[in-house]
Amino acid sequence: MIAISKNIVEKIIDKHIVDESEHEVGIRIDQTLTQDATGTMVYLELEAIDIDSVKTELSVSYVDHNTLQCGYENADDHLYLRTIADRFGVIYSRPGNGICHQMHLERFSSPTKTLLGSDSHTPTCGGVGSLAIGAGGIDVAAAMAGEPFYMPRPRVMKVELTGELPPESEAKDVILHLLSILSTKGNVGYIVEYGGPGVKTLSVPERATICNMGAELGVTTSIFPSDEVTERFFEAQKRDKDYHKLVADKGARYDKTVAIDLSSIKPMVARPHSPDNVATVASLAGTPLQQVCIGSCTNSSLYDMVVAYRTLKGKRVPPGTDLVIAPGSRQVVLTMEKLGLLEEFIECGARIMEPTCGFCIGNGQSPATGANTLRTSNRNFHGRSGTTSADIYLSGVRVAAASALAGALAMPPKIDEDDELVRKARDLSVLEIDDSMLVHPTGKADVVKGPNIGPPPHGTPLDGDIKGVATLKVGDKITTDDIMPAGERLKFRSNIARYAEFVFEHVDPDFHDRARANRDDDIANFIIAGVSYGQGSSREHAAICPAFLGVRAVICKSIERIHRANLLNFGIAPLTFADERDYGYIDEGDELELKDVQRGMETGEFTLYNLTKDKKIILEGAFSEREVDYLRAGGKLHAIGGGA
Ligand code: MIC
Ligand code: SF4
Repeated sequence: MIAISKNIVEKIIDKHIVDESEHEVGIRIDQTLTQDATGTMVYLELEAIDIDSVKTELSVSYVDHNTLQCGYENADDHLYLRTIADRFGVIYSRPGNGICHQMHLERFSSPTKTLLGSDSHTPTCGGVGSLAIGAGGIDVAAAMAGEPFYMPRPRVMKVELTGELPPESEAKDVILHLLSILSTKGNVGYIVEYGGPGVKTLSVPERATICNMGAELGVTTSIFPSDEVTERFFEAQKRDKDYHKLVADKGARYDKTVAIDLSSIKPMVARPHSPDNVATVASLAGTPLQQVCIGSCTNSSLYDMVVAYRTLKGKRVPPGTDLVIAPGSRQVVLTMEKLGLLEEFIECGARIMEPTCGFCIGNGQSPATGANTLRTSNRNFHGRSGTTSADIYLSGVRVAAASALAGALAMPPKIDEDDELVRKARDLSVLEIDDSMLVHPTGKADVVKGPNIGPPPHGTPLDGDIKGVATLKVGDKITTDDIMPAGERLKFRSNIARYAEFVFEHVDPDFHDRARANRDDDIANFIIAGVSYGQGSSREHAAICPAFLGVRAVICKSIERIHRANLLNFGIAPLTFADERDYGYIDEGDELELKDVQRGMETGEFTLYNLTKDKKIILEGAFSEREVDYLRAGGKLHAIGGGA
């Protein structure tokens, strides 16, 4: 028999496949991760599914997004998360221990394993060759209960790397370059697999940076091979047993190939308000900056901190610019302390934050009105910093540190990779490992739920003719931050009725009142949108809260993967125009009727009447049997037997 050559993705999927149909594969999930902002809902859903303990090999609950604790709500969430983790057999990572993706990479990731996380940047662990996918909370809850995770049979895009990065460029520039080629839309259904001789020149944290921001491409995940470099990473983390070699076979096939010569990569920056709005730093040098933030799950490794240190050492940040540094984990902080980095950062005028998401989602460090802020994070959507009038630029650490000193966008220094400290940070031979803030389950804790924590709401089955109104019409690339703001609103994540007051807050502040009034009068709400609706986060609240307000369908030109799944999971139909020009035939406020939904679900073709304009519009919605079950049941929780 001739052996078939396989790429890495096929190798992992073939080992984990438990169910498949023409279009979908269902894979077994080995590991899950949750974070506090999506996590409370995950565990509430898991309680509704009613299992004794998780069925995965490993599940970890991180607290990293919301640690400000203004008011009792966050602290109550943390208490619930700690006690419920204990009940279900989940490891609990205490607030202050680190950002989930950085932490998971360091302490739990493993090549060849499948990882499902209730956060869109879960693919970070692709840096070690794990098939790491971001999903909505209920999909993660189901995986913890032993259910397969379903996705469309993926197409694999190879990114062939050759050459070596120049000393002024870094991993972040590689992914910004790729975003400039592929953009944030049109890549749904792909998995990016990195290969080629350039791979071995990149350390695991650099590979993780690239996989992390692959989320912004809209792909299902990104993955690197697991090789000698990966093996050294596991040795440094004292986790040798978790290393497995994983490389593509010779002659493995790919659906598409993109080539990148690393030696041609220039320092890049993403301009407001999209991560694919990329330009060279050289072309924007001199742009004034009021704030520079180094950190987030994209760029907060020890290597990133050492690069910042080498650039900032002995210098001072000018008075007109704030420099914020948030390391990725306690391991990074402890090692920085040991190496003397912290002292130097403080002397140069930096503000050191605890290792959490913080500034990345506007949870603190919001810039001044109309300010320019440069960040090493992955998203620069409008309003994400918490200041709607501010402009966010994204770059790597070299550019950020140099720009903090200049008070304006500046060309980065050339980092000497032979410098002893830089070498140590690359090979991680100096790591301080301390797992004392990981709490292992005992099964003995009493579950504690504060007054802000309520169960997921009941969905409404989709059936018959649905009469309603185009409650909101929006344009292209509406992000989940537009739909469900994070930042100061995060603390209402466990209280759906309260959080729902802020749906589309920055797009149309009256949306909530209109939608709620319609719902109470039995009038369905429809949302009309352009291309790439639901970009960004995995937050299922961007589906739960609209469902709570009576949104029954989103009608758009195209929709992003995780958000599509979240809508289906909460009983909202994601429908696309058969002819995109029909977008122009619906105005906000028009009366609409979606005819015979049952037939639409069977045929994949839906008929919408715009009663105001007397116009028939054909919509598409090709759903799998499983997805139809969710819509018929009023959501996944009901379909899989959870919830009353
Ligand atoms: C984000 O980066 O937008 C978040 C906040 O991490 C989200 C998850 C959330 O909304 O809680 C994500 O990326 O999925
Ligand atoms: Fe946290 Fe930002 Fe990463 Fe999301 S993108 S997990 S908010 S650091």
